[in-house]
Amino acid sequence: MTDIRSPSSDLLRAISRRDFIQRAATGTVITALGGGYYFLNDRLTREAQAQTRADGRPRVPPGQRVIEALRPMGGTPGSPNPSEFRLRISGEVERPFELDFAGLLALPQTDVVADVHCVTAWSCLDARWRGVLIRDLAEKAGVKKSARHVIFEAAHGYTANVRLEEALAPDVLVAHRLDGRALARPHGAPARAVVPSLYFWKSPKWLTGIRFTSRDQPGYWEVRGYNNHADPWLEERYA
Ligand SMILES: Nc1nc2c(c(=O)[nH]1)N[C@H]1C(S)=C(S)[C@@H](COP(=O)(O)O)O[C@H]1N2
Ligand SMILES: [Mo]
Repeated sequence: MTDIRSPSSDLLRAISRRDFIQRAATGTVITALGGGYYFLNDRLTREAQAQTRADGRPRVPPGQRVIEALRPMGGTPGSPNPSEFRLRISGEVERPFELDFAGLLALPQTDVVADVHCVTAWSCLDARWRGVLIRDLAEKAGVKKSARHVIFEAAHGYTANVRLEEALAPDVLVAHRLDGRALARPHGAPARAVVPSLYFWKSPKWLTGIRFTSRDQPGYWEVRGYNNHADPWLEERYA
């Protein structure tokens, strides 16, 4: 399978992604972008399907199968260089601020172990992220009562919108480490958003900003036919 984002029209892109899901469902081995093979693991899938999350939901959302490692899904990379990193906290806040990479590391660090669920039907269990919680950044900025949504902004104009209360959940963070290592470039180095309870397109890589807004502003995939909310347990894949 070639780059699933290469088709020229948005419609082709959507069809290509559906085809990808069908292939995943028949157990086809997936060839990653840029080489390497990633296996959907039936044994891990069955084991996880027998489990229940702390919040009472099944561990594996409907239509998902377990992959053994996070698969790089592409996108136009930003600079992976920590010295070029800037994160702007803006919008409906009392005290907007900007962080460089040292500034991000100087804030309280939180470790989050979370499963991630990609709309292309793979799930990766127990990814170990380290970074700064959005709720800690929100508190530092003093989010105004008028704020309802969070817009994650990333390199080359990629954005994703998340409801404020969901962005402030205790497992939502700006991550700079994954599984004990500095985040690798294909996964968004030096830092990305991670919103584990929504499909993974809501987790922008190469993060540049977090903007609090009163009005919703659908992001990159949301204006291209993907669901505005993206709850994997409700299979909110497409609009
Ligand atoms: N900046 C940026 N972030 C992005 C994307 C992108 O194209 N650009 N793709 C999203 C999508 S569709 C997915 S599934 C995940 C994939 O993350 P991964 O490559 O680390 O697996 O990143 C999300 N974040
Ligand atoms: Mo995705």
